[in-house]
Amino acid sequence: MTERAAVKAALKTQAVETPSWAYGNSGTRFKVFAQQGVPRTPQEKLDDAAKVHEFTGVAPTVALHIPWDKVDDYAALARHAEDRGLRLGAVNSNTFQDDDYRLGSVCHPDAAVRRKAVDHLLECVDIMDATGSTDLKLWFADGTNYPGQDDIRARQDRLAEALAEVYDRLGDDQRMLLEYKLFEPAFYTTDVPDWGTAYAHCLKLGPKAQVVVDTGHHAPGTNIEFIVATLLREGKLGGFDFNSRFYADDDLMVGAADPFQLFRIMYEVVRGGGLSGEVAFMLDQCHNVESKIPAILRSVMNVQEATAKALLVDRDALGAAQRAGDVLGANAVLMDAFSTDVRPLLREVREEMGLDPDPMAAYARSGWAEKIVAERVGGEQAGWGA
Ligand code: AOS
Ligand code: ZN
Ligand code: ZN
Repeated sequence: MTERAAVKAALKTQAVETPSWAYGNSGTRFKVFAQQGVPRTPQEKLDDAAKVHEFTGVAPTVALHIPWDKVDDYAALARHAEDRGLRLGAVNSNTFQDDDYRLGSVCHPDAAVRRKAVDHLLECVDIMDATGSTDLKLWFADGTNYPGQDDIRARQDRLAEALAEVYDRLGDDQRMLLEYKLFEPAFYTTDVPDWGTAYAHCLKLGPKAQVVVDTGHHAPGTNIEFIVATLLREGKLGGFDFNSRFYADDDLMVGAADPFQLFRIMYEVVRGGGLSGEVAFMLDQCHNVESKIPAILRSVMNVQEATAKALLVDRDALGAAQRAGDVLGANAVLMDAFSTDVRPLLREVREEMGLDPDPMAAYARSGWAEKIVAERVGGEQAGWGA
């Protein structure tokens, strides 16, 4: 296979998971701008996700959020997905929206609240059994706002205990993905604030526990690609929550704020053999002021473009320059790949997959946007702020 053919083959098998909540209405703490035609049910979210897969060919799975996507029959929901050429992906838990969770969930000082939170996580694993999902994605809003508010170490013990109970409930082909976040909603301490804390818990738990890197969850200037390289090297990179940030957890379209950073991350993924393995490439975004389906199409394409550039890095030339201590030469090899216009290559890839080379235009022509505006009245709020 020529190098170009190998790059194309890798791009054809790439899979980007889209989040159910990105299809629904969402907003900031100030305002939710309702859009016309948004899904009213989890099934309609899947109908929209099917369009993203239809036009990109690389978005075959959809992440669920419980209880935002609560249904009576999850096996039937999985069949609804299958009928549209999709599969249900990661099940995202929610231990942050009940009054009981004011002081935390699995780290709460009251054992009864912790029990409630763990029971919810176990229920999520039951749902995974019904949907065939393999990944439980855990993000905890737990933390404290004031020095002395609670015992930082005791909270880690409670977290470890809760995670261990859920870990033991996982089936053989299921795993838990633990997400970290620098701050918010707590501001003094966060119980899983960084990859080191997440890694330490996952390491103790065992091979079915891995870390999720949400690209928006870092301090400005953090070298995320270093974290990615390290976690991959340790076999502990479970997946990504892709999005863009200018300031904090902005949840804007991936690749929009800093396509160079996304390229650097994807280069480390390729370098570490993470493209075809177990790493889940999920989006975690909200589209508050822009049209939702086109924004998700654009996001998937942004991931593809960054991946294509990462695959085009001349690794032999890069290695030779690195070994020779040729600082500028090595940098130039990387920048050459980043500066390549990969859009013609991706158009070819899509044509070879039997798709329209321009997913945005094809979607616009499809009439789906007009159809859902006409047919769906009273769309759901996704449940997520920003
Ligand atoms: C929260 O900030 C995290 O990014 C979560 O991954 C996610 O946005 C939320 O839990 C939706 O499932
Ligand atoms: Zn996230
Ligand atoms: Zn987030």
